[in-house]
Amino acid sequence: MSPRGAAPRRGTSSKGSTKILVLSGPNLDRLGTREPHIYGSTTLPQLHEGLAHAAAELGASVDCRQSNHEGELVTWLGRAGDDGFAGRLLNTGAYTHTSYALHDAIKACGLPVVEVHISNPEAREAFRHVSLIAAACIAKVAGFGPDSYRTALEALLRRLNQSR
Ligand code: CA2
Repeated sequence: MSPRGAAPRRGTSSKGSTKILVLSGPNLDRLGTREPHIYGSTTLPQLHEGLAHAAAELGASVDCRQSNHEGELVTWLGRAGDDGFAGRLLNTGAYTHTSYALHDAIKACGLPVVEVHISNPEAREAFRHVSLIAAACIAKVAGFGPDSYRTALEALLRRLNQSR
């Protein structure tokens, strides 16, 4: 715990827990409504709630956001360091396969980012086999359904705790 009156360590809340930003990209707000054989039947609010519980059990907290707009995701990534996050989980949806802007935003921020996918894009259509963000991320978790997010959160927190 920080001494009384001292500023919290970078990436931790005032209560001392590690703060993780969780971003989901285009169409993921429709999770649980279509294609359950690919994406499962969990909705995004349910996924976010489960992640918040998992984070609390691990002494961390999550701020989960979704946007259908590339520029908004870029802005959130760019502010993540100043906003006091220690790391980020990122499911950029179909922008994964198209966006150099997101690649640059991940690199510029300097915080560890884990690429997350519900499905396994490499086992699907050819256009999903390329990730333009993978080279800017520290790791990737894909193919475990909605559990990919939780698995990525646990691994990222372990990595952050090792480097403290
Ligand atoms: O597997 C993933 O998490 C993806 O990022 C999901 C993206 C897809 O474009 C990526 O290749 C892989 C698509 C998200 C669309 O999700 C929907 C789910 C249910 C209903 C409509 C959209």
